Amino acid sequence: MKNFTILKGVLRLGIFALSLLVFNGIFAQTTIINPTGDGGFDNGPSFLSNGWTVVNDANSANNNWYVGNVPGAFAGTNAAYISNTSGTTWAYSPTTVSTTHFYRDVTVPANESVISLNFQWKGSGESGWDRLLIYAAPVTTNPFSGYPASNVSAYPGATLLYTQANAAQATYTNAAVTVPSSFAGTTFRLIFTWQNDASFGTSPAVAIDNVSLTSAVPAVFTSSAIGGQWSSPATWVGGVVPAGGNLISIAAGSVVTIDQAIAYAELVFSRGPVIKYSSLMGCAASRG
Ligand SMILES: [Ca+2]
Ligand SMILES: [Ca+2]
Repeated sequence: MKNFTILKGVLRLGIFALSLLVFNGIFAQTTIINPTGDGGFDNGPSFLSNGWTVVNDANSANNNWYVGNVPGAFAGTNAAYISNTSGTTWAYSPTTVSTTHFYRDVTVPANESVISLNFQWKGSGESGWDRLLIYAAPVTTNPFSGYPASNVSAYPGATLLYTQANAAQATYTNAAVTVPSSFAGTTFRLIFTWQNDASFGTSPAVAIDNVSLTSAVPAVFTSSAIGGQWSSPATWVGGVVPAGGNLISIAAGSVVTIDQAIAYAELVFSRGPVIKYSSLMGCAASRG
């Protein structure tokens, strides 16, 4: 009986510790770009009034960036979009070589190495040529019109975070990007770039809304006893899919199938779990 009481005490302590962990995981998050604020482009009718700097070409027939309701917003009134008619239409010219940008400087608190960029986007383009690119660059980087020219995505000194792969996205969909943990404790220039070459492509180019950038201290996420698809909330204790950069613990007896790209600070296996790669990942390896 005494042992039972002690066990209960240990259990309570465990639950208390877990609560702290969950509390920590939920509330230790910093909103760096608010999707309902500057990230939603609804604080004003321009990039400037939303805290962004836009770099367009002086030629208004170029494929340039604008803020407004022309493409329709995901939320609120405004989105950011490409237009070759000074913003009056949501359209681009696939024969007018263009590279244009908008950007802002962001600071990630020290130790908050779980850095997540999310945004809503729709549009078309040409796979591998006419597309949205996103960079994290030193604040000394000054983007300019025409550079980098399609289909070069490398930008010296910058880290390429995202490449638009789907060239036909009719309705807004969320893109989730894990920013490398090495950007914790730094200030960097977050650059959204549109580029296209002189041939082929399907108008319109991208429209973007609800840009969100958050950072958090890594938390421990544990798989359920049964497991499941990595991307399924039901696979994880607490019902939340861990964002990249967190600490992952695969419970004993749990079978977890990796069905998405993953980047984690630490992956711990209890005795007996299995982790598999789904065929989507192009790998059939498993580990028992
Ligand atoms: Ca908006
Ligand atoms: Ca093209």
